[in-house]
Amino acid sequence: MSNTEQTLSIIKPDAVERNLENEIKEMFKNKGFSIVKDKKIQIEKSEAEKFYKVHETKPFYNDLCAYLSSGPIVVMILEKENAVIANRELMGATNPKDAQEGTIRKKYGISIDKNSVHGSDSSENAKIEIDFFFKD
Ligand code: IDP
Ligand code: MG
Repeated sequence: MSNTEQTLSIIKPDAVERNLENEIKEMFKNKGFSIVKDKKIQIEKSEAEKFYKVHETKPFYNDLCAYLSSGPIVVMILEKENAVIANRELMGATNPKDAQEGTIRKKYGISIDKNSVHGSDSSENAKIEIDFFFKD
């Protein structure tokens, strides 16, 4: 059974700052993702806090939210067969040190916090995250 679905991807400030937007978009397209919508924005810290609410009890929550709101980001709706899992595979492990060859985080990630991309972790969260950035 086919399962074309959408997921949310974010190119984080460290990658936008290094002008990696086009190279990262090429990696998605080369893996068969369509970029359905995209926009470059900068968010307020309060919005980052809402977006990352699941992590609010973590010790790195404050730094994480400060970081995501520290500069421009590119938010994208990606579409493909099994897009959520396919994107997680292409992103690689959260810590670039543990990421496999060929993944975005292996290629471009600097550290566990500056790991260049965000991707939804489930189909349910993908819908919530797409709405968060693209509703209306
Ligand atoms: P993910 O981005 O691979 O889904 P999550 O566990 O959801 O990873 O964490 C969200 C983000 O929080 C990560 O991408 C990373 O930037 C940051 N983060 C996760 N764990 C740590 C940590 O132990 N120290 C600092 N930052 C972290
Ligand atoms: Mg996550």
